[in-house]
Amino acid sequence: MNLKSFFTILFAQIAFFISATLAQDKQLKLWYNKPALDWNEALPVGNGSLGAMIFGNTFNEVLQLNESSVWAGKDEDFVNPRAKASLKKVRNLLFQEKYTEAQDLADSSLMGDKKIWSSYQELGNLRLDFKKSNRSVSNYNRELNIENAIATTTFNVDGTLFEREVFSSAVANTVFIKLSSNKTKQISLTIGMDRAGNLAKISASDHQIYLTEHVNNGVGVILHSIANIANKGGRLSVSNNKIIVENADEVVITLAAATNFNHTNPLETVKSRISESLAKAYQQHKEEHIKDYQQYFNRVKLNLGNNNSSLFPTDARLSALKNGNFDPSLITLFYQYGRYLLISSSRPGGLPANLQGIWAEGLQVPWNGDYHININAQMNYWLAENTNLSEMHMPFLDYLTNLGKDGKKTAKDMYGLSGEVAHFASDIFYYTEPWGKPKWAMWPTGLAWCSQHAWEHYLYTQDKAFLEKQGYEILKQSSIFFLDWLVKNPKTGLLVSGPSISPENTFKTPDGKIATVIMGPAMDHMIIRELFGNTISAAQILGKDKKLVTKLQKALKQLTPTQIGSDGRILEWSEELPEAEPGHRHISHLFGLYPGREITDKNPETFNAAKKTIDYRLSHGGGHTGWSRAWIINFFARLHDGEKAYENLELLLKKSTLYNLFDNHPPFQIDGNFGATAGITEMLMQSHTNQINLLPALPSVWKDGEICGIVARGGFELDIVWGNNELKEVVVTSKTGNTLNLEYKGKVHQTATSKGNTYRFNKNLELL
Ligand code: FUC
Repeated sequence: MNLKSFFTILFAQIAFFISATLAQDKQLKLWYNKPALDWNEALPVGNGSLGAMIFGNTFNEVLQLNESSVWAGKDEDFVNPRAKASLKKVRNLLFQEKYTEAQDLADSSLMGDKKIWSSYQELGNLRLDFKKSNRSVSNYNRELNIENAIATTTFNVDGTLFEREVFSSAVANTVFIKLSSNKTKQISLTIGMDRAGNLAKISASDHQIYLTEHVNNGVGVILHSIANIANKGGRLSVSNNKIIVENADEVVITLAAATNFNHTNPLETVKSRISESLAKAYQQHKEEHIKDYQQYFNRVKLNLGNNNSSLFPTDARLSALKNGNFDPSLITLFYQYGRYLLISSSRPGGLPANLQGIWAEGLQVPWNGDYHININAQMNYWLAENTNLSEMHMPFLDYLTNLGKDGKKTAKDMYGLSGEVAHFASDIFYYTEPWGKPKWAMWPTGLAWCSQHAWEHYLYTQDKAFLEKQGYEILKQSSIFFLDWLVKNPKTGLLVSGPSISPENTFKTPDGKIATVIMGPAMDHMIIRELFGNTISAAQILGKDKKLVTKLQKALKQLTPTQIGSDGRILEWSEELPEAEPGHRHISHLFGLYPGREITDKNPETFNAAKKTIDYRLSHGGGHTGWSRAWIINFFARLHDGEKAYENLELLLKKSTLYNLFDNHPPFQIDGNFGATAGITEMLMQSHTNQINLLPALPSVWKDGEICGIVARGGFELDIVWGNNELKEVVVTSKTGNTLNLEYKGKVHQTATSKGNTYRFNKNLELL
């Protein structure tokens, strides 16, 4: 070998090594070489309640801020006073197939008159205006590292390197922003705060900016926020309610916010958070933040095969994927981003993640940024247990307990029934009455669906104390409501739920009209079957309520079963009625496939009918919203169709994902992010039958890979390794000592386990 070719090979190897190392470093980063053009390109940080969207502008940086309890509304009861008397009439009209008459009556007599406008709102903006420079900016980099939950913007201006580091600490309950440079005296800027609507009172004194507003003209929450500015070198002054920093070496901004939603004196709360934060050095806060975040994030590792594509900016990678580039490590990033977003928007003791998580702009956010419980809020939590973030599930479960309190009132006042009920949506004030149009609101199964989460939390954690203290009551009260609610269908003699809808979908009536309200949408019965079954199991585990169990068992036998139509699809309504919109985004009658457990390959008839149902929806333009596509990934995973699950995962990225990897309904709605992460997990492991099914929907393109730290029902943590599209090894840690049933390609292996022990199996499920 001559010297030239020796060096050529050496350099190529070094270059390969460097790029591989760099690629490794960027593996779990969203990064860009330009500032965000708009909000949908900004990068989110959050500590469960306090969040910021970071634009990364060089001279006029914006951090758009949120706090999870900033809401325009307040507690309100709005049951329609005519409801109780009309319920029977609506039912009778429906049994007589007078659909449109029934719907009109439901509209006028069952819908509540919600008077108080209630939307989630932004907290405000923190603006950093730097002295404009004519000099050009070079080496610009903007990134969000989801391994440590820190966003960093760096760039050079005329030989000086500037760096901005942002994180939202759950430990300190504050957002930190550090501005630094590699030379002294370079940091000069004006710092201000504002809020959409311009009604917030802003003031600045000494080294702090205050923002306060009683939002929605005194109707909503009282909000307080403080930004504290600490400089090293240079000087601070106050002008025009802003703080001017001149020639500092470094600046740290500490920001806190609170409302009177759960703080009796939010101003004091904010002040004490700031003063407690100032007692520690920035570096210590950073270390504590990383440690706190990583205790959750590091539990799961995914490797779907590495390419060096993380060397390219995230927006470029997404565009390349849209153009057909295969990028498995982008999928890994997207997967872990779902987990990042949940840790950042849902922390124990706080509110659950809403339609936008916690990140939303302005005073009126899409769909009020509410808790839509006809799919969206539930989808936000599909990943919580199986991706080992069980603690992050708690805000939702606590929310349900509170929702139930209002739901008891609604059950009684609206229907004259016992138990607890909630309809299609709610907010942080826990309303449970329906409002608006029957097309979306005449649906009593919201809380019942949510109660599945209480049972699932138990299944994954085996936490009997939770079931006893909290979970069981949620299940029991929903069950009591539905025992009262169900009526006999005079035609079949079976129990049906109604008046109700198959969420937001419509059908053609025999006389050619379009209607939505009916007796017996399939989804209701699937949810109620799941609810009654879960309540029975929970009651038996706790040794409680024998009489209730008997009643539920009896009702289960009489409940209208899932039916298959003449064309082989699952019937969406108890009668065979054609959908007005055959590609509708809600595929409610597949609840029993996912997230329910009623449709499995153990019953080939409904399993095949489910396949036909989804194929039909897709062939009529289905899956056009982000969350709908994410649901479809889960459906195909449950149908053990890895190729179609993967195809829909790519379609989600291609059609419904923004450059900051936020899910796009459109507009941005976070459920699709969470649903996709849940779906990828479901492709690699399922545990909804009595077995833990390994690689049930592995697509051929994920030839080699591993997933570590995911959780299965029964209290098991799994590391799964595969190669050449085949299982190689699985390591299972038994958290509670239950019997382990592993399944791979139809082969089942059973092992007794002891709590805390780890078991290794080879590809034939033989214990090693
Ligand atoms: C459901 C969906 C809509 C939207 C809204 C927030 O009602 O039908 O598409 O996601 O929730």
